Amino acid sequence: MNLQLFSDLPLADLPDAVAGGADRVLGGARLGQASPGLAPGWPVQAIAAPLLGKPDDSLQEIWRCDAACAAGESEGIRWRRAGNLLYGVIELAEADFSPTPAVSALQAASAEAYRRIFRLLDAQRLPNLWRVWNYLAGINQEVDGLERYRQFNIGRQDAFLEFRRGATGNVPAACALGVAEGPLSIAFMAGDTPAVPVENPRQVSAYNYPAEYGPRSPTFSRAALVYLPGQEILFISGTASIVGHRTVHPDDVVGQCRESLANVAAVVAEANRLARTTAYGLDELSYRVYVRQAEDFPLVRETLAGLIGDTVEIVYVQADICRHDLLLEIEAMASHTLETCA
Ligand code: 3EB
Repeated sequence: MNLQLFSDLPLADLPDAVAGGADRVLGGARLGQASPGLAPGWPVQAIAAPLLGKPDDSLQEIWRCDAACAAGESEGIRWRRAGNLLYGVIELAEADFSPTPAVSALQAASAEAYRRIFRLLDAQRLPNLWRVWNYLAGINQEVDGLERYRQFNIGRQDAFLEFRRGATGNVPAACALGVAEGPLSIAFMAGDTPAVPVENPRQVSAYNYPAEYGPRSPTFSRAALVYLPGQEILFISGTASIVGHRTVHPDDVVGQCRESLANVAAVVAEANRLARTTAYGLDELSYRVYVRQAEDFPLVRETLAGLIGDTVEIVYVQADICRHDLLLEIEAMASHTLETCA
């Protein structure tokens, strides 16, 4: 089994990378605000956030494997599976959930989305959630006294606990970003073997954040090492300018950029202690960088080019970060061949 990410393909119906092999596409994402075009046969996460530095404002990402995929739909989740690897996408409209004085529509939708994901993974006997991509509208808006990101965190953690999954330690790599409008959108990858969670010694684990960041902690690990036959994949979660549990360099986008990359480097170093293959390097990662204010983009690009070079693959997206004082967030992935015993 081999899984490969194509992170910057045009929005053509069948890009060259998949021509003749659409059944080998596990799934993907479409980013930008250009018209999404015809829906392909695989599950796609639509991320309606502007792209930065791309005049046509659109791209698609594709996860391609070297085996044919099985496809299905379960409780509104579109998914595909190749061997013991599954990718799915769920979108829930908050309007379909009735708020109560105790539970906002977003909290209810978040819990329900994760419950459906866990039911699918249990039914498919692929219980290990490896990587989750979360997008929601108005992430920093305060509604009924609680920021919407914090409402999402309650629903997410409730579902983990309800399904007897711990909410600390063995939790997936993730990101959680704000877009202008649209449904709660969650994409996920899961497998038959547990991910190896990776934390960052420079940061308090997010699942241990103190209550000043919300009534429930976020449920994610700083990175995850996951294994397919013959392959090791490193997923680095959304990584921001946080040291300990505090935001550092408020109002200083260059400072936040440097600190975020220092955190990515620390996570990579920690992953390299745990990895079964050769060490990962910052210059081999494939990056997605979320920038809160579009006008900061040139400075962010210049700063990152100075730190990791300008030949590195980076997709820039304008999105809201889950703390109002964070100006950017960096996520990344890489893959290594695993030497298998003869
Ligand atoms: C942080 O480190 C920044 O809630 O799933 C990064 C990655 C962040 C994932 C999530 C949030 C999440 O706290 C925010």
